[in-house]
Amino acid sequence: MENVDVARALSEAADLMEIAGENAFKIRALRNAAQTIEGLTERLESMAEAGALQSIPGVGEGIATRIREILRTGSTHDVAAVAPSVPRGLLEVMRVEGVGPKTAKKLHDELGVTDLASLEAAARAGKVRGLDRMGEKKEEKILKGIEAFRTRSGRYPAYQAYPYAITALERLRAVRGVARAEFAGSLRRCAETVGDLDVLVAAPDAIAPAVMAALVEWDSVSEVIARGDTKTSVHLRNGIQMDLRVVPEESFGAALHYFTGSKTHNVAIRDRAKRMGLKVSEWGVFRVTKSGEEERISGAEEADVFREVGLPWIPPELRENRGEIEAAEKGALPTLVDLGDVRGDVHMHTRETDGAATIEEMAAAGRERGYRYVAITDHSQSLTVARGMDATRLRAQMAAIDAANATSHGIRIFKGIEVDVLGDGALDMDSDVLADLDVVIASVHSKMSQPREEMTHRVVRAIESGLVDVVGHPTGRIIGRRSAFEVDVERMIKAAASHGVAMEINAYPDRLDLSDVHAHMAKEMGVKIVISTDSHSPRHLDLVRWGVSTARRGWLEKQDVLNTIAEPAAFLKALHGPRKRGR
Ligand code: DGT
Ligand code: CA
Ligand code: CA
Ligand code: ZN
Repeated sequence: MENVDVARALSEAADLMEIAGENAFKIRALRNAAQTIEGLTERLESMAEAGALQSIPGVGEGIATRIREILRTGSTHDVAAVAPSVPRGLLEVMRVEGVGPKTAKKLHDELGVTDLASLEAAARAGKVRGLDRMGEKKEEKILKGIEAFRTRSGRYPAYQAYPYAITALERLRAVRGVARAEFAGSLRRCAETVGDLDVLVAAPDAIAPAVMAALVEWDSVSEVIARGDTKTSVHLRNGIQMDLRVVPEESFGAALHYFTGSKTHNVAIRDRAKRMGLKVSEWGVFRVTKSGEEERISGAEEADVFREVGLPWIPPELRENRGEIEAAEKGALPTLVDLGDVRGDVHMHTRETDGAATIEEMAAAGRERGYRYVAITDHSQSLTVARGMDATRLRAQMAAIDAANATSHGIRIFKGIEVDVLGDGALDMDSDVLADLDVVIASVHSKMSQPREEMTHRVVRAIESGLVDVVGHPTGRIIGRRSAFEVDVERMIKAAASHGVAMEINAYPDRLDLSDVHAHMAKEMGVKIVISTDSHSPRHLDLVRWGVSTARRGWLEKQDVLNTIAEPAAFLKALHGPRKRGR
C-alpha cells in the first residue's frame, strides 16, 4: 500500500466521522496527518516496520495505530465504528460541489441518501429543495455538480488545462497597461493534475476592469462564477475553473510566490519569516517592528521573498514542503534536469505495430528536435490489439533499421522492443533476439489485477532476467482513469538497483509513470531513469516536457537521467552496464 492510499483512507475516515458528529479535534488530527503523509517521501510501510511512525511530525500514538490498521486492513476502526449510521457512499456525495459533511448528513438523515445515485434520484424527484435552507437553486446546483463529478472527478490532468492557461496569458498580456501575467498554482508547480487554474496579472488599479473584461469576454469562458475588482473566477468550456487576480506591480513577486504554493510550502516559508521578525504575505515582505507595525521591504520579484528569508530561489516544482527549504538552507538544492538536457528518446512505436508513422519518419522527428538518437520499440506478439511482433517480424524490422541507419544522417536509430512481461514474469520474445537489441523495455500490459505479491514477483523476475534494460511505465496507471496496479514499487526499484536496470518516466501526460515521488525513490536508491515519450506518432515526441517536469518534481538532476548522455555509444554503454559488455 502506498502512502497516498493511507492518506486517502485517513481523510475519508475524517469525513465519515464528521457526518457521524464525532469529536472535532480528532477529525482535525486525522486530516492533518493525511496531508503530512501525502508529502512524505519515505514509505510508511518501511517506517511502520522500523517502528518509526511517530517520528513523523503530527503523528502521535493514536494516528500511528490508525496508520498500522490501514496498512493491514485498508481502513481504520473509526470507519467501522461509524459504519452502521454512515454509509461509505456518502464519501462520493461529499465530493459533489456544494455538498460538505453537514449537507451530506442532512441529505442522509432526512432523505435517506446513501450514495451518488440516491442523491441524484432525490434531486430529480424535487425532494432536495424542500429541505431546510436548500431551495430549488441549490437542488439544481447539486444536479450540475453530480454531472461534473462524473465527467471529471474534480481534477484534470495538467496537460488538459495547460493550453487554456497559455491562451489566457496571451489575452491578458495584450491588455493595454498590463505589466506582467503568469500562471501560478499547481500548474506552475508542474503537478500531474490540477484542481483549478490560477492566473496572476500585474496592473494598476485603473486597469483592473479592462483585465477582467478581457477574461470574461474570452470565448473559452462558459460561465462567470464571481466578478470583482481584484479577483474574477470563471468556468471554462471544458469545465475547469480559472481564478484571475490582479495585483499592483510592486506586489507581483510576493503574489506569484503565494499563489504558486503549495499551501504547505507557504506555511513553512511564513513560519520561517516570522521567526526572523518578518511577515510574508501575497502583498509583500514586511518587517514587523516592536510596536507591531508592519513596514514593507520588498515583494516585486519572487526572488525577493526567498532572499528576505535567507534562501536561494527554489524552483516551483520543488515547492511541496518535501525538504526543499532545508535543502535550500544548506545550499544543497538539486540542479534540476532541464528539457534541453535530453538528447534522445528511446521508447516509440511505428506502423509495424500500433504507431502511425514509419521508422524514417520517427527518426526525422527526433532529428528535428536535435536528438542524437532514437529507439524504435514496437510491441511483442502477446499484445494482439497492437498487432505485436513475433521474432520473425522483429528480425525483419531490425534489418530495416540497419538500412535506415545506413542512409539517414545526424541521428542514430537504435533497435529495440517494448516486450510484454507475461503473467508469470517471462518475457514475450526469444532471449537470443532480445540479446541482439540495443534497447529492451519490459512492460506489463495484461493481467493487471494480479494480487500485489504476484505482480511484484512478476516484474522482479523480468528485471532479473538479465535481458531487460528499462522497465516501461512501471506502475501502469492512467491519470484520472486507471489507478496503478498493485505492486511493491520499493521492491521493484530495489531489484532494478541490484541488476543495473533503469526505470522509465513515461512522459505520456496521462501516464507520468514513474510518478514524481517514485522517481525520487529511484534516485535515492541509485537507479537510473530514462525519460521516454512512448510516441505513437512524430508529434508525440514533444510530450517529453511532461516527463521532464515529473523528473524535476522528483528532484532528478542531469546525471540521474540516462538519455541526457549525448553520444549514442556512451548512452548504450551506460544503459547496458555489465549486461552486454563487448557488444
Ligand atoms: P489545485 O488547484 O488544487 O490543483 O492546487 P493549488 O496549489 O493550485 O491550490 P489553489 O488553487 O487552491 O491555491 C493556489 C495557491 O494559493 C496554493 O497553492 C497556495 C495558495 N493558497 C491558497 N489558499 C491558501 C491558504 O489557505 N493558505 C496558504 N498559506 N496558501 C494558500
Ligand atoms: Ca489551483
Ligand atoms: Ca485557485
Ligand atoms: Zn506500453
